[in-house]
Order: sequence, then C-alpha cells, then structure tokens
Amino acid sequence: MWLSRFNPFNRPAGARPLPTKEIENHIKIKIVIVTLAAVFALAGATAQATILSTVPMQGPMVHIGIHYMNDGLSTNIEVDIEPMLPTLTPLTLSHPGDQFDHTDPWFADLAPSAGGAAFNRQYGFVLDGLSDPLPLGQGIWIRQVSATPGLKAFTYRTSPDTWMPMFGTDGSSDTLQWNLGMFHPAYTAPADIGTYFATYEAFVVDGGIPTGIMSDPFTIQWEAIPEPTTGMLTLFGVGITALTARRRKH
Ligand SMILES: [Cu+2]
Repeated sequence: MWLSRFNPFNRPAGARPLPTKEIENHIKIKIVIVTLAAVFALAGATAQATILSTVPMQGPMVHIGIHYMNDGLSTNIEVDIEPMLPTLTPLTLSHPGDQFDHTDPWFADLAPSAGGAAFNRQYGFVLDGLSDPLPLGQGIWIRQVSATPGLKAFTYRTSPDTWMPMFGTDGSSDTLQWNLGMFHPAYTAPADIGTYFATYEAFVVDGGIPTGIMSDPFTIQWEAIPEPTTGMLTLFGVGITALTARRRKH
C-alpha cells in the first residue's frame, strides 16, 4: 500500500502530466527494492540450512539460584537471579534457513513452517552450592504464581525427546516437583514485540506436603522479538527514505 504513494501512474483524474524525472525516480525506487530482495534471497541461500535435532537455548544460561538455608533454628529459601534479559526469538531470526525435524515433539510449537513461536531456554533453576542439606524426605518445589498471557512453558529434554506443557500451560500443573537438579524450562511466546514476565515461589515440601516455608515471590523477564519480515520492511523503509531525501535535494 505504501508503494502506491511512489507510483507515478496512480494519479487522480486531472492531475498534472507526469514529469520524466518522477518516472525516473520511480524506477530507481523499484531497483532499490529488487536489490534488497536479492540481497535477502542470497543471504538465505548461502546460509547453511540445517535440520536441527535440539531446541537451541538462544543465548548463555541464566541461572535462578535457589538457596536453602537451615541453621537448626530457622529455615529459609532465598533466590538469586543472574542479571540478564533473555530474548524470546523465533528460529527464522536466530537460525535463518534452519528447520526442526517434523517428528520432534516441539515441531508444532516452534517450526517456522508451522507458524513458529519465539522461544528461549536460557533461564535455569539451580540449587545454590552453598545450600544446607535438606532433611530426609524433604524437597523444594517451584510454583508459577502468575505470567504474562501468551507466555507458555514446556519441559524440554532430549533422548527421549520430550516437550511437555508445564507451569500451567495448556491446563498443566502450576507446580514443578523439582528434583533439585539444574532445570531449564523452554518458554515460548508469539513472535511479536513485547515484554513477558513470570512470577514464581519456591517452597519446602515434606513427603510432598508444603511445610509453609517458602521464598518471597520472584520474577523473571524476557523481551520478545518479531519475525524478520518486520526487519525487512524497516530496511526497505530506510532505502525509500534515503531515496526520497536524495530526490528532495534535486
Ligand atoms: Cu544451566
């Protein structure tokens, strides 16, 4: 639609005749667009297209340290989150040209050809190394208290490949019965610009029953970034703006 502004042949009745200059500029704009399209096509073709067998993390690990403290008099859980802002990114943007194997359980949620969501696996729950030992029969579970609508969480594992809704996604339990091992859930969101939050609390269970000892609520956060089409339009816009500026100088 924005192109029609630059099309000298889209003219209201009674408009002044077309100056040669304007037609010439229109052709120049077309050349810029064709060139940009060719650059993108070439970039896509030269990138090694791969069928991925795992779900990329989309960045370095960001740990949520769960620190269990028990001095014999009082018990407490403190949470320390590494200061980083992970980005929920669609595969088309992080791995241009790559695809997921259609037999993998995450294919329907993440594959570009299936309308691929933006995703990230950087956040991981870890038991702080300075934690006191937990009394026999006790454990720490993690409950999702709230999250931005549209954010989904999945248990991700390979061999065997696993992709299961968790933390309330698609009617699943809001609680992770944590085994105290490092655990990185996969989070997804629509591939669009936005900020996403999820708030949790970690609590002590004894024989699977909450003891009432729990952490303060803690919140993790992501930025989501869109499909590259938006980026391409922005680049086209830059090209057009540059041309328009040149035209004004004439
Ligand atoms: Cu980790």
